[in-house]
Amino acid sequence: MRTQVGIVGAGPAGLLLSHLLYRAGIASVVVEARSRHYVEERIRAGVLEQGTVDLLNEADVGERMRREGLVHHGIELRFGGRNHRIDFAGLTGYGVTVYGQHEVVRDLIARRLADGGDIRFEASEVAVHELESARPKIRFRHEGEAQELECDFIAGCDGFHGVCRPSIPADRLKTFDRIYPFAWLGILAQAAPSQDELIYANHADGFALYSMRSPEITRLYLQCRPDEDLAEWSDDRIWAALHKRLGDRTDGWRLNEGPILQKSVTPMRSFVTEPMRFGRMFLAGDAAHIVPPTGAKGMNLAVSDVRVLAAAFDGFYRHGDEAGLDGYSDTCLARIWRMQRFSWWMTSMLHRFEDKGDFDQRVQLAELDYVTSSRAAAESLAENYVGLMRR
Ligand code: FAS
Ligand code: PHB
Repeated sequence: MRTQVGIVGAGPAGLLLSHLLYRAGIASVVVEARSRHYVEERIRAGVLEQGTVDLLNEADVGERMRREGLVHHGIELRFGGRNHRIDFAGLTGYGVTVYGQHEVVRDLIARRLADGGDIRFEASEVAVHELESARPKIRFRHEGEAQELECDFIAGCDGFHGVCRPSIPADRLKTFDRIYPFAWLGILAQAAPSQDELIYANHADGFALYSMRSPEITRLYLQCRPDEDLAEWSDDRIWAALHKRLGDRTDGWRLNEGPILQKSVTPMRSFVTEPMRFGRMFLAGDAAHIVPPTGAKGMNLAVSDVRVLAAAFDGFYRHGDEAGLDGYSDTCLARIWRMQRFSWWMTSMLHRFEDKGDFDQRVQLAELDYVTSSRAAAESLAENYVGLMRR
């Protein structure tokens, strides 16, 4: 088989890239290891920056997001037993939209298939070859058949555990890594949200996050050990910890409980690969970088990578201009490091570090006190959270 851009991975990065290329008249084939059902049911991120919302609307795949997404104009930071609101709209003129990543994936798959897009689900033994040649190849097995896809370019959108980044010779890459000494125990609960904005809580027992997916579904996270055994966490124990850390308040606010539909433990790391290109293969999204989810940047960075990559391919195919492709890595890394800093900062300010003493905890509380009492500091948080935009 032959195509212009071979894409490995049908996550937000791979699917959105394939859609943007289609709108630019550029052919692509997406090769995905899992089934359609699996990728559409996989619960991950939930907060869309304004830039992500705008791109999905511009690319005409935002209709359901506009209908079902929840627009938020702020968040609350909770510490010292009190909540403090950060007013995104007042500080930046922008907000964010809460709309599940799996919903974005569903919308993109439906649109690709409606437009005649080629997505090979349940591909196995996927491997990339001849990356420095004029005709790089993706080899894989599909429906029991060995397949070879010859491409002009390959986009490695196969996430952190994919095959594309490890296919690059180690001496041609530099990686930057930080592993945090904790993880997030996340749940999805059939419970109506108790309020219409997220709460990020710094608590002596550890971090907690109150989020949501819809008027019926709440999404909640608890800081836990990296090797936490879910079997040790009964639903009652989870709710007790959430009530304690999010604090049922004297003003009658109470965390609504409900059946827990899904629970998982997500490790926390910061990771960057430089450069994000090797020969004719370009890495995008989690294949090139990971952020701890405290800043809600994971999916948004994947989207901003493919916005740059799609424009670069368009420049190449429309005008034979390679500047965009040559500048792709540096262009993305500038934003990636800014969001790495913001995600590391939010994580450092809000989590309990067992190896840190009283002085560090007081500095954390002083930082939270500063962020919630200084307009300049609150503006900086808001600007980064909404996606480095300001009206
Ligand atoms: P993805 O990982 O989404 O997609 C990569 C795709 O490649 C997958 O479909 C995978 O099946 C496929 N693939 C992998 N290997 C392959 C191979 N060899 N051949 C073919 N296909 C292959 N961010 C937040 O902001 N909030 C959150 O709460 C949050 N929770 C997360 C929980 C988890 C467990 C993880 C891993 C990430 C979470 N993130 C969260 C970050 C998340 O949103 C990612 O940033 C986002 O999924 C990145 O999108 P992609 O780069 O498209 O990678
Ligand atoms: C989520 O709703 O899944 C979510 C929200 C904010 C974060 C991380 C995850 O920072």
